[in-house]
Amino acid sequence: MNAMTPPPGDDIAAILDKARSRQRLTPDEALILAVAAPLHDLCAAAMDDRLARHGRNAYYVHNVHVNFTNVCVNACRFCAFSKTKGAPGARTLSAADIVADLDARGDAPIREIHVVGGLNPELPLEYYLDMLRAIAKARPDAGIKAFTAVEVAHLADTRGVSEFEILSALREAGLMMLPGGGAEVFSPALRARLCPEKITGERWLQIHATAHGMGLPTNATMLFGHIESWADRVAHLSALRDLQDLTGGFTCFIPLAYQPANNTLGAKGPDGVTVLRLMALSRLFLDNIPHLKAYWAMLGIKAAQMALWAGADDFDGTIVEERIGHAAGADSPKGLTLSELRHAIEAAGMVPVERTPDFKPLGSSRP
Ligand code: V47
Ligand code: SF4
Repeated sequence: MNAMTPPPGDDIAAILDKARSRQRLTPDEALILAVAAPLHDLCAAAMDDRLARHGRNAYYVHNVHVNFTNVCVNACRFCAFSKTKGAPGARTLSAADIVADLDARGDAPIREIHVVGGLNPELPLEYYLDMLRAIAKARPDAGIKAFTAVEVAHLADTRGVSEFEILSALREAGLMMLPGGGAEVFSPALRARLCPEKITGERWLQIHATAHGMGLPTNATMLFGHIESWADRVAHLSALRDLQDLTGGFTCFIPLAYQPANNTLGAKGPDGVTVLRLMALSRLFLDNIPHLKAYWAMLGIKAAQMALWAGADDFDGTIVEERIGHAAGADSPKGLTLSELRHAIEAAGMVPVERTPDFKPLGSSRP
């Protein structure tokens, strides 16, 4: 569709009707809604869908982020987190460092340990396995969501073994699920500009398919608000929906708002209306992915609260402490207490429901 010639209002109304009756949208229809639907109508349709799925529940998890190394052989142009080996600020934590940090949190009932790092070729597979075992021992009540598909590919390539073998070894050591990072935007032309060293979108999808085939659930992300178009965004969502039709293994989709500071990309980040339009479109288009996350660390608390009215049903967690977005200038807090998190959800008019990493509700709050 040519974005310069808006489709007739009747077309938009018909597509919105289709969305409201929860019929599957085609990519062309999604693109029309993205560029031309009135904002309020788009958000109202997504809100109806969200209410039908989850009522007023907004899920959250008591979690901790562990970024075990920021040393990375890649140099994604949007990334302000990674360092080259030996550079000032480069750091790699030992399993003992990680356990000491978890122990310092006392008896806080943490449910999720989110583990993501750079691609540091000096770390042997045993390091990853020891880290998982140590975390599982220190926090037996928490689930470990660890290692993006990019890290899984790096481990497989540097050891000369299959991704299946890597995932099996990680699972044996305590891995519960994969986070959604590394997807960025699947378009090969954009990846060549954004992250030329990174695995292709096809390989990212294939690793998630392998995980799903083994019964490991995963999340999916899209980095947005930089140099991508609405057509690129819809193509990305479409690839996720197609894979989900085959495997059913994605639990949650997370649009990651690009943070513009301290990196070489030179883009400016999404405005609030783009955040709401993308949230609403994602809820309506991804009819087979149950959860949509308003990731407050990248969106900021206020935009994340508004996203709960545009289709999102999840507010992520306490985090403490977020480093990837903050290295790139995120102006949200680096973490929230449980009461701050619940308050942010309640102030937005939703019902906070604590969950496990794989979205099993804890307790019994329902609207
Ligand atoms: O893939 C890097 C992103 C991702 C920037 O699964 C940036 O629940 C914004 O995987 N601005 C890693 N984003 C984070 C990740 C994640 C985070 C939260 C929840 C979950 C989940 C997964 O961070 C990378 C990349 O897309 N990133 N730089 C930046 N400047
Ligand atoms: Fe490395 Fe990940 Fe940063 Fe890319 S986004 S440079 S792979 S840490």
